[in-house]
Amino acid sequence: MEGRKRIFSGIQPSGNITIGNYIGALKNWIELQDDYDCIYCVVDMHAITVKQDASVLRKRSLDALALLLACGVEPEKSILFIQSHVPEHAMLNWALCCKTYIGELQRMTQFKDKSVRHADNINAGLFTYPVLMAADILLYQAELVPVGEDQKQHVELTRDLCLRFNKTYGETFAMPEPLIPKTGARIMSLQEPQRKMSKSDPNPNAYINVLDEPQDIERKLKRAVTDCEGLIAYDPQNRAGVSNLLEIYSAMRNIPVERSVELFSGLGYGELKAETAKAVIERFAPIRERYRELTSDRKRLLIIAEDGADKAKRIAQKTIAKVYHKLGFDSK
Ligand code: ATP
Ligand code: LTN
Repeated sequence: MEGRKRIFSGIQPSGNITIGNYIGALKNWIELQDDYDCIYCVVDMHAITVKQDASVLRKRSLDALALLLACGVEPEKSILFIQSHVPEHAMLNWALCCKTYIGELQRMTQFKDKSVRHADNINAGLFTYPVLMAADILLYQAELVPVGEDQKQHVELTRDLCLRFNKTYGETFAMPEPLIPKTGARIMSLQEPQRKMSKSDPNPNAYINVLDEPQDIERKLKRAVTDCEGLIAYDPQNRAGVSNLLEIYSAMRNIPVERSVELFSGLGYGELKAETAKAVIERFAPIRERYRELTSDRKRLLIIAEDGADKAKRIAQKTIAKVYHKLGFDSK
């Protein structure tokens, strides 16, 4: 719709979506749909920066699209598509690669972390991953980017590239800003609460998936690592485990953390864990149900993806025409 701010965000189809992804990103994607012009993308091109099996990736991309729909992304309100269906992402990526300094990419903490985890495959795509992310955002002239805390550095690089390009070639891209939730921007591992919850953690007890069965959710929360103080308080630095549970509970019930601390004052960790499990199960049960329905009709999912890609392309092509002209790629 005209006059509304544009939002862009993406998620990798790299396995199951965790409660960290849900609270840090997806929940906000859904809530923003009524007030902004939203574009949401399954970033399969980012996923191949680590090893993938083609048929598994193809299935996971469509499954991720179904999960976004099940969580509440509405194709009538927002544009929802799969990144590789819009080749303009790769076209802008190359242009921006030539405007990015190696030193800027060497500072990216996600690259440093992933280089350790995938030491046998430190490829050039893993290194330039943040440039493709900048291309995703700038291609759509997005002004806001709802992400978890871990993506802030990438959005800051996008801002630097935007400024650099606009300074050299005149106003071309809108300046994006990260939109990071106050509660739940960094949900921690249930087993090692000093570390971020990650869908690629080898220990499945460390994370809850949106599609987990209720008994698994209960079990994982019951086993969540806390401390031996026995007092419910919010102090992420010194009481990481309990604070993480309070953040999860608050996000599931849509209340501020301070309110949750009041609610649980005088109660034990057992009660906090049981109530958190109840809140998570209530929130995820209808999503699981809708997901089952949606994935039983893959033809319909493909039509939704194609329709989303058509809409995305119309916007992307305008930006590419502008950029390629400024770079001297046409004869006009
Ligand atoms: P991987 O473990 O494969 O690197 P991931 O779990 O970090 O994946 P992404 O697909 O990279 O997930 O992220 C999707 C969105 O979820 C991003 O906006 C990211 O900031 C957010 N996010 C990821 N992990 C968390 C977390 N633990 N807490 C809050 N937000 C998160
Ligand atoms: N890099 C992000 C996923 C991502 C993204 C984007 C997020 C790719 N392109 C554009 C916001 C906007 C991640 O790893 N979570």
